[in-house]
Amino acid sequence: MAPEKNASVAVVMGSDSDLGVMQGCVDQLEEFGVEATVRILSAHRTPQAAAEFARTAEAGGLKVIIAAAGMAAHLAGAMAAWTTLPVIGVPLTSEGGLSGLDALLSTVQMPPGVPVATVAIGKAGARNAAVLAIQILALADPVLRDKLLEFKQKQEQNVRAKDAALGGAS
Ligand code: RP5
Repeated sequence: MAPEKNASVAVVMGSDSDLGVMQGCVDQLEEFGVEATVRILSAHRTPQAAAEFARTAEAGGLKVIIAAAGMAAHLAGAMAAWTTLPVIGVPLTSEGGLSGLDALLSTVQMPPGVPVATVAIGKAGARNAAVLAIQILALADPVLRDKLLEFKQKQEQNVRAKDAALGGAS
């Protein structure tokens, strides 16, 4: 997870305790050949660094910011306040949290005009944030678009094979 200089996607998270789940996001991006800048930035504990990161993200070449946090998860919203780049929010479960529902509501309930594209809580959301970021990048990148088509075909084949193994007609 070394910082990547020319990355188009940033994966930021509120704490190192989020790294275990967010590794799935980084891995998914890597499966598409997309390296990410990975940072620990907190809306509450390092507010100035978080704001500075978001404020300068576009000038630094980033195209999408994925922001993950647990509890009162304001990181994605704090990023969205400072940039016009698309921000994808990943709500996380955490020790002492309310099974991620706290983070989900804190991330998704943005006021009009400042959207955060919020994905599922936890591991599924971490993976989906990566896929959604790839889908955004693929709008201007035919190679990524082809990889997405292949990704979807493989998913379908996997499910059909499992169905067939159970005697389905797939
Ligand atoms: C949030 O608080 C972090 O994103 C993390 O999910 C949660 C707990 O943080 P730690 O106390 O584990 O650092 O800001």
